[in-house]
Amino acid sequence: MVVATNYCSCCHLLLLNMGSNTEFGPDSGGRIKGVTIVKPLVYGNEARYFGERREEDGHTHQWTLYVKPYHNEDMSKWVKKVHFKLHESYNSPNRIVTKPPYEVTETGWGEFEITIKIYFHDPNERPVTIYHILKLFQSVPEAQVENKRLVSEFYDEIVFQDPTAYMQHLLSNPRPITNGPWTHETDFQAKKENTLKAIMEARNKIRLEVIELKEKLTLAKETIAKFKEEITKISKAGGNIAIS
Ligand code: SLL
Repeated sequence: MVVATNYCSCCHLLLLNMGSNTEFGPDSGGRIKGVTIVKPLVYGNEARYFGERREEDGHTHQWTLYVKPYHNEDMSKWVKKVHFKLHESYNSPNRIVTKPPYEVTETGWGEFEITIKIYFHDPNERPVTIYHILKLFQSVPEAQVENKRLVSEFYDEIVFQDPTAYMQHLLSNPRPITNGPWTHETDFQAKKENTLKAIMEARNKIRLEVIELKEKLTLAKETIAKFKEEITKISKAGGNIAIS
């Protein structure tokens, strides 16, 4: 028997189980084969130096850790919560954020690895884990000046392969999070172009090296053949050189 018990949180649509094999609904686990939905995102942190070590707790920076959509879209439509796991030296290292913006602001004195776990509305969709090294210190010490902002962020994609019908529904038709322009600190488009250029250059370099090595190999083979020929000639002429 098919019982429809689920309402979509974004459009209050009653999610009906379709057919007798209960393909639709968070509890069914039914998956849509051959469908791939990609959600690009940006994660990382920004940090600001106080200019000195704070007397009371030794903290030197304020930082904000975040996960945000690459495109202007409200991730809460498909994200249930984001779990940020901080260093054990923090009083409550487990920070759960259930609505956007998915971020944690703190102060501290040191850098450490943070585990970011993204949970989805459909429990059949396994949570996704991202690791980020919290960056506080500028790469060159001279740049470490009061209030100077540092950003360490990365582009990534969550790929939903054969999503459940419920998840496919939530992931489709995204709604914007703001009506204003949507930009990122990092120009990921330029980064992509530069990376592609570097890959192409490296590939060409390798291609030329391979051609060069192949030529050397051909030459070496020719030389070997010539020597073998000479040896055969000599041994036929009565020499006693063994050919291996
Ligand atoms: C380091 N391995 O030694 C790292 C650990 C931990 C940073 C850094 C705690 C702040 C507080 C804080 O900043 N921990 O709650 O007082 O660099």
